[in-house]
Amino acid sequence: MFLVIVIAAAALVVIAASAYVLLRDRAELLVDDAAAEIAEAAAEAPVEVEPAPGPSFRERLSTARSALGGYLGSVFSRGAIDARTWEDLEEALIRADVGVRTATEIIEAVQARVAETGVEDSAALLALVKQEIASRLRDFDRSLSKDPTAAGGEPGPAVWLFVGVNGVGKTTTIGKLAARETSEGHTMVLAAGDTFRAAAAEQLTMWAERSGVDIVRGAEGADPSSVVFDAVERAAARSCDLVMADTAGRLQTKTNLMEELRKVRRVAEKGAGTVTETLLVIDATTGQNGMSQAQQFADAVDVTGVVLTKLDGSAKGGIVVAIHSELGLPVKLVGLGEGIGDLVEFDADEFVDALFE
Ligand SMILES: Nc1nc2c(ncn2[C@@H]2O[C@H](COP(=O)(O)OP(=O)(O)O)[C@@H](O)[C@H]2O)c(=O)[nH]1
Ligand SMILES: [Mg+2]
Repeated sequence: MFLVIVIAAAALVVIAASAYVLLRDRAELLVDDAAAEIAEAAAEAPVEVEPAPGPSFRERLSTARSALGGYLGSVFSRGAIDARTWEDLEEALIRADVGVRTATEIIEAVQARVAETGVEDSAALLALVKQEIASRLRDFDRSLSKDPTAAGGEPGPAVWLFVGVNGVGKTTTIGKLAARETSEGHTMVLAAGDTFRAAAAEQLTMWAERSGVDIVRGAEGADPSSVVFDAVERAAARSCDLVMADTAGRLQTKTNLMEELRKVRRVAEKGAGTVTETLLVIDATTGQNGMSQAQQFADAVDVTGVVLTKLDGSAKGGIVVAIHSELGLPVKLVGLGEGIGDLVEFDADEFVDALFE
């Protein structure tokens, strides 16, 4: 009897164990199937790459911020507002590249606000300075137009001309914008209008390849206007939205650069194109020197906005205030590095916060 029970129990154990193994294998198979299905679905789904967020002013303006902080140190170390406060504040603004005339205007406006509000300590004064600077940067149109009819032209490719002295970042900016505009679905042709050096066309060609956009270039020393004209023709033939035209920052001594730029503009509009933006590129690290060069360009060609490059470097942020106040032009784009994604739209409040905090 006992033996029968032991045999029956052993048989039960064997049955249970095999059932367990069978069920486990089945479960594993199901799990494997599910994993395979998920992998397959993932492979079929379109790859959606989130565009990397651009760099922030706060992150890239650290050098400008600490420079200004240093200049303002003496203003805020004294606590109370007195005659020295105003002298030190004016000097700090000038050293930060705001420009003498604009610094004086800011001081006068802030003095009036102090009288109005009865502010007595320097921390509250700083808030007033920030407000005054921010208010000078607001109310500018920073949009970039691709609408030829709004600019008084016929439907056809919009042309953006990039002007400015050598080395400020014209070619790099066009390269960065080609990537941005392409990712937003726009079609374009680049015009290598800086025919002064062969290397300039090479450099623009490399950028064009990175974004897979078309480029028209001429031989070294070719007429820049004809390169731009050909680029517009090609853009029109291919129904592209935009032509971005690079130009030289200097020419053979015989030729007048400003005359040449005016000619480029006229020729760009001879065919189907309309110039909707003329962007003056300024290197932020050149400070007040850059401002006088910029004034010459602004006087000669109808500039619609500024691209301020190299604000990530040793630049003093005050040049932004000088450009708006002295040139009366909006900074539309800012270069915060050499990389393809290092171009951002200008934002007045973000900029002022990043500069002062
Ligand atoms: N740090 C920094 N460098 C820049 C920026 N924009 C351009 N550059 C650099 O400035 C140099 C001159 O630029 P380039 O586009 O050739 O100037 P162009 O002569 O006006 O066409 C290059 O080494 C660029 O990489 C920027 O926003 N930040
Ligand atoms: Mg160039």
